[in-house]
Amino acid sequence: MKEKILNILMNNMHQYISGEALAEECGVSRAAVWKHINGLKKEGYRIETLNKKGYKLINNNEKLLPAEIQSGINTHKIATGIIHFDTVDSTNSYAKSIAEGQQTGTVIISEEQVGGRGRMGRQWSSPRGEGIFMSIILKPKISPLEGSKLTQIAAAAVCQAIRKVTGLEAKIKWPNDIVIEGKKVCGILTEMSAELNEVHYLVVGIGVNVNNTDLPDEIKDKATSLKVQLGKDINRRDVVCAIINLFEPLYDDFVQDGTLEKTIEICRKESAVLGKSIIILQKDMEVKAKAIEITNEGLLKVQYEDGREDMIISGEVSI
Ligand code: BT5
Repeated sequence: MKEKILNILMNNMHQYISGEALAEECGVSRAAVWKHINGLKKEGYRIETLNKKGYKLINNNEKLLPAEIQSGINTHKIATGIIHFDTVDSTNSYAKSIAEGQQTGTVIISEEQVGGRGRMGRQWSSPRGEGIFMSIILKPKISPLEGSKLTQIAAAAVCQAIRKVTGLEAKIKWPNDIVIEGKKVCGILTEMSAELNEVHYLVVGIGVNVNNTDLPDEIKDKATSLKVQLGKDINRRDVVCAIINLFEPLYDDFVQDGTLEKTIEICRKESAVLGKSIIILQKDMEVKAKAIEITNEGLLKVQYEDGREDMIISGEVSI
C-alpha cells in the first residue's frame, strides 16, 4: 500500500494530491493514507502536507529509498525487506552483524560507505550518492564449498542489469568484477558464515560506479563508471531494481534445483577473460596462463605455459 501511495505521488511530483483522492485510488481510509505517508517520511521522503490541499512529494534527491526500490521490483524473496542508510561503515559488515536474525533476501543499501571493503581487506571507494552499495543476506541450504557460486550468480545478474538499463557492453572479469572496455565498473564481495558442512548465511556485496565522474587517483586508470561510459546521468534506482529482478531467478534456479546453467551461460557469453592470456595472482605469486573454460561449477579452467591445466576457485586475474 505504501508503495502504491508513493507511486501516485511520484507520478504527480511537485503537485498536491488530496488525502481523499489517494484514499479512493488505493481503496483505504484517509487515516490509513495518513499513516502510510508518515511511514514514507520516516524512510526519508520529503512530503509536504497542507490542510485542504493534501500531500506533495518534493524531490527526494534521488536517494535509493526502500519503498521506491520495492515499487520497481517483482521478486518474491529478494529485497522484500530493505534497510537503507545515509551513511554506513560497510553494507557487508552491517549485513553480517544482523544476518542471524534476518530472513533470506534482506537487502542493506547505503548512500555512501565510509569503510567500503573489497576482498582481502582492500578498500572500495564509495562516495555519497554516486554509486550503488548494497548487500544481500542469503540463507541457502548449500554446502560451504558452493559459496563462491553466489559470486557468479551476482556477476551474471549485474552484467545483464547494466546491459539492460544502459545498453553498455558490460563484461564479466572472472570471478568478481564487471568491466566495461576493460575498466572495472563493479566489484562483488561474497562473505560467508559457516561450519564445515553447513552455511549459516552468506552476504553478497555489490558495488557499482554509476554517476561517478571523479574517481580517486589510485584507481583512475583501471576503473570507470556508467556515467563516464554513457556520457549522461543514470538513474541508480533503475540499476538496483534490474539487479534484484535479474538476481532472483538465477538464485532460485540454484537453491531450488541445484542448477547454475543459466548463470554459467551468461558468465561464458559475457566473459572478459575466456580465450585470453591472463596473469593469475595467488599468494603474492604471478603466474601466466590461458583462460580456457568456465566450468559448470563456475570454476576457471586455465592452462599454464608448461601445458599443465588447472582449475581455480577464486583469485585475482589480470588480462
Ligand atoms: C571487489 O574487491 O571488487 C569487491 C568490492 C565490493 C564492494 C561492495 S560495496 C557494497 C559491499 N559493502 C562493502 O564493504 N563491500 C561491498 P577486489 O576484487 O578486492 O577489488 C578491490 C580493488 O578494486 C581495490 O584494491 C582497488 O584497486 C579497486 N577499487 C576500489 N574502489 C573501486 C571502485 N569504486 N571502482 C573500481 N575499482 C575500485
